[in-house]
This record gives sequence, structure tokens and C-alpha cells, in this order.
Amino acid sequence: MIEFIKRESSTSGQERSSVTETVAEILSHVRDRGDEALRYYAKKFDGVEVSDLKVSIHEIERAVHQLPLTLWEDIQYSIGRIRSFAEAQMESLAEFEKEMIPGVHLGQRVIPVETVGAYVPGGRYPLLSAAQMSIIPAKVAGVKEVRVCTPPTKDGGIHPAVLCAAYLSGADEIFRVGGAQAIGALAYGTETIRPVCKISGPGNRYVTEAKRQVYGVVGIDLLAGPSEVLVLADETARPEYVATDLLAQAEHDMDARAILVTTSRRLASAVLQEIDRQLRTLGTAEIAGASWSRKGQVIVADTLDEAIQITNDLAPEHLHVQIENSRDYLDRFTNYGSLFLGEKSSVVFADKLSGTNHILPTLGAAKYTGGVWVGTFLKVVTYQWIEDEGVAALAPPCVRQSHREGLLAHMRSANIRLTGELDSYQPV
Ligand code: HSO
Ligand code: ZN
Repeated sequence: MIEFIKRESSTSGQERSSVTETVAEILSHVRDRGDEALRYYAKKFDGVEVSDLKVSIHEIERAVHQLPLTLWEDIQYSIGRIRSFAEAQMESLAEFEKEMIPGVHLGQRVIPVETVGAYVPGGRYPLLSAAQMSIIPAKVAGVKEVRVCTPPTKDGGIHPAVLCAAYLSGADEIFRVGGAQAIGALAYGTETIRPVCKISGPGNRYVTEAKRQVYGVVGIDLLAGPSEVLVLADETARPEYVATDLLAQAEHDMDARAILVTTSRRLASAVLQEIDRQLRTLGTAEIAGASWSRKGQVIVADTLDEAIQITNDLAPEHLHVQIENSRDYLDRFTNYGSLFLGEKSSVVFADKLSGTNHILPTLGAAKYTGGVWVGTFLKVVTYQWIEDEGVAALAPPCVRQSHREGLLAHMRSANIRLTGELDSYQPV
């Protein structure tokens, strides 16, 4: 039996279709008019006249030199952590060639995507880590060119720390273009922005819808929705910790979802009280409080098994387990973007610098995919090399199968390798 102590207030999806139409219009405008459309939307949506869409190396160098030393060091530190983990993932990917039967050699290769577009959102909080999370794994994968798009600030610049984070992470080109129009530019190309093979990075609902619409023309990483956390806690969890974790997700935006699943009614009420207490002194209480009251949920389960079941059903973006001996439960969780075991493993470390990626599946997508990783920027492809002995084994069943299917040119292509003739092999 589960009980909802606090439920998500219902939301309607009526705005959805207008977003779809607006985005379709922006994309076709960008495809038809290129840079001119990008400047038009910069004026319309960002309120700025943009002359140089591409950020010059002088502007980047100036931003790097003006960056406070500690911040520069912090950015370098997080780049180092994220790169190390991406490199470890890279090592886990195996290329191989194997003689499967005599004369049939099959292999697998791992090839980087040639060009990647990294979208770095602007919005309420300029996240330094957003740039790093796409660019670094792409570069570790061996992507030749990473083109970054990020919205211009009100004065037509780019937030200096975001610019530095993108540059120091290895961005090859940076453009002051945001929103759906940036996705259009990266997918179709304009006079200034050359098209890429794959687009990665989070964004608002317009950016996400644009990624959905250009998918096929280019690849995309995933469709990232508003941030989510699910904290699974038992009676041993600390209400102060759990409350900070729920509010850290809630402060992202009004649509962020923070969920507590617990086996302890006492903990549930302690956390609710603690959230109210912390909101009184939290600088971002306006958003965090609003999103908590709109989207926050507290669910009490009778047993831990039941709580784990709910967790797997909800498939949250971030899953933070704060129960006794959390680490022993690793195998019990099957649907999540990223898992955090034990009370010390705060999600915010991974948001920025423990090393794992923070671009993760939301809205239940963790049922079918993980988040961005070095493999997002790699193609696992196959090859083969077949000798006579292999032909002798493969051709007869292949000829028979093709014949049965009525694929007569296929039949010949196999047969000529076996007999040197087109139709000599008569399948029975
Ligand atoms: N929680 C966000 C990532 C982030 N938060 C970066 C702060 N900085 C989505 O996973
Ligand atoms: Zn966060």
C-alpha cells in the first residue's frame, strides 16, 4: 500500500501544440533565410542586434583573462573530473575482430561522429557545467569539430564564465545564437554556421521541440525535460539533507520535479517541516517554493520493496538513495538517469564536477535510455572480411533463402561467389 502525503498538482498540456507550431515556423525560416533569420530572432526573442554571430578569439581571450583566478581554477578542476570519467568510459568500449566460423571474419569498430553541435542554454541561471557536459565527452570521443550555440546576453555578449567554460572544454567555434533558431542553424547550416552531424545539450521547451523536429536530418542526444530528483529514504535518513536535495532540484525552475519516496511516515513529515524551514532562508525560495508546491510529491510506502518498485516505475532523472546500507542496493534499481548511493553522494556534485554527466533522461525516458556519455558521440559500426571457406558455408543457405524470398539478384550475388556463375546453383 502506498500513500500520497503530497501530490503533484495537475498540469495541462494545452500549450504543447503552439510550441510545436512556433518551432516549425522558426526552423523553416532559418532553413530558408540563414543568418538573416538568426539576426531576426535575436532581435525578437533576446532583444539584441547581433552583428557578429560568431564569437571572436579576441572576445574569448578577453573573457578568459578577466575571469577571477579561483573561478578559472574551478572550471579547470571540473573539466579534469568530467574528462577523466569520459576517458574511463572510452576505455570500456571495445573494438574487436573475430573469426566466427572458418573464413568469416567479423569486426566492430568505434568511430567518432565528425561534427557536433553543443547547445548551451541561457535562462535564469547560466550553468557553467552545461557547456562542459556536451563538449568534453565529444572531444574525448574524438569529434573533430564541436560548434557551440548559446544565447546572447542583453548587451549582445555571452556570459563570460559560460564562454570560458565552453572554450576551455575544447569548443572549436562559439556562436551567440540561442533557442530553436540555434538548433535550426546547427541542423541545416547558415552562411556562418556550418551544419553538424549530431546535436547535444539541454534547453527550454522550444529548444527541445526543435531537437525533436530536426531529428533525422541530424542526430540528437536525447530530449531533456525539466530537472527531476527522486529521493528514496528510510527512517535513518536525515531530514535536513533530504530537504536540501529536494530544494536543489526544485530551484531549477517552476516545472522541476522533486519527489520523496519513503518507508517512514515520521521522516516524511520531518522533511515537509524542514522544507518549510529552509525555504524561509533560501535566496531562491520564490522558484523553489513554487515548484515544490506545484510539482513536489511525498509518497509513503509500507515496505522497502514497494518503495523500490515505485522508484523503478517512476524512472527518475536523478535517483538518490538514502537508506541504511544504500550501497548494497545498487542492483535493485533498474530505471534512472544517474544513481546516487548514500547520504554523502549529493546530486549537486554530479551536476557540476564529480565527473558523471548531468544531461540525463527525464519524464520517464530513463526506462529506455541512459544519459549523455562518450558513446553519444561515437558510432559503433561493424565490418567483415570473408574468404573461400566462409563462402562455402554461407552461400548455399543464403542462395536458398533469397530464392524463397524472390530476391533473385541477391541469389546471384551469393551464387557467383560460390560457383563463378549467375544461376548455376539450383536451390531445392
Ligand atoms: N540538475 C541539472 C544540472 C545542473 N544543476 C547543473 C546545476 N548545475 C540537470 O541535471
Ligand atoms: Zn541541478
